[in-house]
Amino acid sequence: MTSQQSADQTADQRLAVWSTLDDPRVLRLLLAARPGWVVLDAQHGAWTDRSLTDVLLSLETDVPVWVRLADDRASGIGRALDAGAAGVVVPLVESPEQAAAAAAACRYPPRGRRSFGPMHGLVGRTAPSTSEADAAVRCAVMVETAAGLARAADIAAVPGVDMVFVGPNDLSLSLGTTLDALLADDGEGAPLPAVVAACRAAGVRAGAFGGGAERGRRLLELGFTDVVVATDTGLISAAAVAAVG
Ligand code: 3PY
Ligand code: MG
Repeated sequence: MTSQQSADQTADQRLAVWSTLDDPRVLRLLLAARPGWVVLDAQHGAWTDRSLTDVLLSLETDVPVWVRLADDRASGIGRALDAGAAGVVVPLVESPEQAAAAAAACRYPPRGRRSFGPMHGLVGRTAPSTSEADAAVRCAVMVETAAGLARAADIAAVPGVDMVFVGPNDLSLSLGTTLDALLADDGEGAPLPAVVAACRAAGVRAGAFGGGAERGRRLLELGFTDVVVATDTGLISAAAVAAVG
């Protein structure tokens, strides 16, 4: 984003950078910009269970590093949190039941069903109490299908869901529209404003993937609070094109 765009940010907005290249050096460059949060993408990005575990265990940063998982399985959620992820982004959530299962996978009993075992992350460190871990963890569920959109208010209201995060690429496909048309639509009952309204009503954060400055800015205008405004591949590619163009 430009400095003017950054200046337009309100204190409540948190801009994120999306990490798809599973390289600790690239990730450190992203973290050095001190974004509000960073997401390691293990669904469509190159991050694997092994590479994200290794990097999370070795990072020294106070920037929250989240993981977007390949699917909604509790095993993957638990492994990312065991390695030290600040939060998880769970793709393709279509019902409050699915959202409740994701939220439960993030918290230990009695609040949830997370299995205790943050062993790798404990080397040389003291374990946080399970209630501290539960309080600190963040669970974002992705609304990115027509079915998820239809249940957005119920999904946002699920206890333990901290953010509804829109994947506008998948959502536009599912709705049979284009990404640009979806982003442009702010009329009565439009999909993106409806998700923002559902989040506000439930008191949870409204996240969305912009993937670049312009789309990120549009999502902020629509009322989303936690917006991905850049990807590592997009940044490198644009800079390379600019350098030789
Ligand atoms: C989407 O736009 O569908 C996403 O999942 C963003 O990565
Ligand atoms: Mg998606």
